[in-house]
Amino acid sequence: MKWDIFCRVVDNYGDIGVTWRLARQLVAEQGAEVRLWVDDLAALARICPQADADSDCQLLSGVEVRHWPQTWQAVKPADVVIEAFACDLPDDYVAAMAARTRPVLWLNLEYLSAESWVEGCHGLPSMQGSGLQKFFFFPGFTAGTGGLLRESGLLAARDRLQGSAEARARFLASLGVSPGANARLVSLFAYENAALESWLDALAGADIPTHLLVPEGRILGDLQHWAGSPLEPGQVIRRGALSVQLLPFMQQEQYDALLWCCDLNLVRGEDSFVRAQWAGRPLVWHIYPQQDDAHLEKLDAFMALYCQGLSGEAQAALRAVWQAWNAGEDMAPGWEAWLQCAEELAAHARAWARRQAVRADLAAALVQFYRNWL
Ligand code: TRH
Repeated sequence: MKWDIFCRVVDNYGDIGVTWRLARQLVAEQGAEVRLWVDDLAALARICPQADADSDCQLLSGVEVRHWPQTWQAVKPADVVIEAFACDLPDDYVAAMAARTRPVLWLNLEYLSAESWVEGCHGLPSMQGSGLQKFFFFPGFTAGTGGLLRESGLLAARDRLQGSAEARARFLASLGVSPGANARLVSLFAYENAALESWLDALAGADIPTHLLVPEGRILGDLQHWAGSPLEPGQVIRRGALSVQLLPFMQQEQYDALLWCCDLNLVRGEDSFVRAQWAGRPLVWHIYPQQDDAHLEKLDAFMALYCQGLSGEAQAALRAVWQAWNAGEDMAPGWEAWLQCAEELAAHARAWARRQAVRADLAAALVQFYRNWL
């Protein structure tokens, strides 16, 4: 089974983050031969430092990583072709797909959304000018969607780390982090956000100490504005009950483990959002902002699904915090309500991860889709 996965890095790390995980998992768990075509290898090198941003062809974790050049050079198409996030395949490659004697399964892997229309569109074909069919493959949270990326050993590895204070301390020490014994550990990965200052002020004024870990990224400007001075990776600053520590942007596996260690994770986009769910810990999602506020419907759809089973108070707290965070508004009232429901939100996050883990993962669902199509 040969697979070609095409990834165009639009911005940020979500496109490469998702396709890089998928490629590795198809190799490791499905016995697939995978070529991952990436137009911007520097983005891959950020989340996978072993990658050489200047190499046209390299083998990484069993995946043949190829630079997707502006001028396409002819190659034989694979059995299954994944166009990630409607990235538009090279015309010559599509022509080669159409010319192949054995048909090629062509899939467009879509962005993740909890909106209800997704179930109706998942797996639908669309006829292309080339005479080929392209199928739309939607990840998702409900039966009737393609599921979520989840490697087979992921939750066991999470449980091992979460179950061992010693292993956690060792891992955190490897990042230069040594939180106080009673501190609530929180990670922060977000886009620029006007709500940040009000939330940091609330944390600083709280009774319980918080140690906030911030991998370098787009939120840094707001953080430095609040701190009143530039911050260096590794540096810890203290304000009242809050310690803030800037961390270097880390390798993807390290970031996963960081999420498992934290009591609360603020995440963004798509891939970190899913990984925070697998952490089984409460999360706050900064959704990728789209034109005309199209993202707000996505946010509502996910909140409606995620909030099922929560008490009225906890639902209200979660909605208040997520809405303020995404609207850049005052976080203080929502945060106060959140703290009142913290235990319920923690138990709910665990239960949510357990329920999601019962479903087939995205890589397995893709392989099943291919088998059914054959
Ligand atoms: O980087 P993002 O904002 O990506 C976004 C979204 O995917 C969005 O939907 C898409 O339209 C846009 O890109 C183009 O957030 P996301 O999806 O969480 O991806 C971040 C990746 O970076 C994820 O794989 C985790 C990884 N990461 C690290 O490897 N190290 C780190 O230190 C951090 C903070 C993240």
